[in-house]
Amino acid sequence: MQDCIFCKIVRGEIPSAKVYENDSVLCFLDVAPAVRGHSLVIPREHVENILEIPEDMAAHLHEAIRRVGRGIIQGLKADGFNVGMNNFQAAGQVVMHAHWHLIPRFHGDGLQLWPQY
Ligand code: IU
Repeated sequence: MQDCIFCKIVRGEIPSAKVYENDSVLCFLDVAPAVRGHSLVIPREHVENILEIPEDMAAHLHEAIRRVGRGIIQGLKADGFNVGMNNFQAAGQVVMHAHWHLIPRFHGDGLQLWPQY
């Protein structure tokens, strides 16, 4: 998609701090992280939200989320991590290219995520 900011990141037109990539998925650090290591997992192909994701793409995304999650635990020595996704504007989606937030968590970090819940 021509004007999509995440498609521009996929094409390399906008730089990103890549965490992981393969033929169908890209993971990079969020530019406005909730905490250090806050990462976004996206499909390379443009789809807007979870309702548009075909099964085969979902399998690749799931695998990437697990890999990056393992990296957060092992590499950052986090105690856990949140996986979150906003779908549609009303739910807080700002970038209309499907993406999962992976947020490292530490015992007692007191982080308040998605406080509108
Ligand atoms: P949301 O789920 O659509 O609300 O989240 C969009 C996220 O994308 C948000 O955390 C931004 O900080 C992040 N982001 C980014 O990492 N790089 C960008 O160029 C833009 C947004 I625009």
